[in-house]
Amino acid sequence: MRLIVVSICMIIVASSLPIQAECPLDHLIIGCNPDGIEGTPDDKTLFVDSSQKYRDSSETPYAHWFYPLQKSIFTSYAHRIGEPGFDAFQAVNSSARHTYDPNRSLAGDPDLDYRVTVEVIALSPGLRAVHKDYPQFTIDAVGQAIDHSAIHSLRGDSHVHISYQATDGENLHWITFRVFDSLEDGDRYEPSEPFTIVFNTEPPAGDLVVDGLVNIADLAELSHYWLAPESSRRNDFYERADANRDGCVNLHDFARMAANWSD
Ligand SMILES: [Ca+2]
Ligand SMILES: [Ca+2]
Repeated sequence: MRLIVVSICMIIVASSLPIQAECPLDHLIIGCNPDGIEGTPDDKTLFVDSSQKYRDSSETPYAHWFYPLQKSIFTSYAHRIGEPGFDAFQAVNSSARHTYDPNRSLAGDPDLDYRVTVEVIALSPGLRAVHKDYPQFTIDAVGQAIDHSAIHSLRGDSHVHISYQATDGENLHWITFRVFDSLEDGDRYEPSEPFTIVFNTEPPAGDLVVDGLVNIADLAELSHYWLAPESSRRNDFYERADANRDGCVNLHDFARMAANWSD
């Protein structure tokens, strides 16, 4: 079933029809100016919109706060899922509902005016990310990156699919990215906050720097988002800092973190 879905999605992409928003697979949407208001300090800051994160097209939407990996026919890295991919906000096609947002789209042409790079900054052992379409590559170490703007420019399409593949289907797996502008010259965009995608099982509440443990690194991350307003699916509840998902990062979330303290 998933193969069929992926195939249909690829046909949609290949035909270059303006209907990317109809792809059933989840995508993280890359943009700038997260508050959507011009003239504020975040205008040149990159972010990803996480509204589709953990929607998971094979299950009841948003049934889990993680992606369950499925056993595949392959013997190596047998447990897999073909989402989430990456896309970008754009200001041209107003019928693509999910990606059309002129206030959050990057200015100019990809790989010319900006070079959006999705870099891995943390990765669980036994997990890799694979770009199966042209140009094919595998990411399996910290420091490696998806050159989103290069793919965007090469194919004339910002819609990128990624397959996540692990050696097991039970244990917590994670991959943490940040998006930065790797263009050497000019007025570059500021890097995004780190964002993590988790697989197989939900991390404990308070495990914000995801590794299955709740310790001082997680507390530092909680203080970074402390009292931040407007926590929502769009920002993945500030990367889980809003553990009870009530819209605010506060003492209720600290209490959940403290209850899972590892040291
Ligand atoms: Ca942690
Ligand atoms: Ca909360």
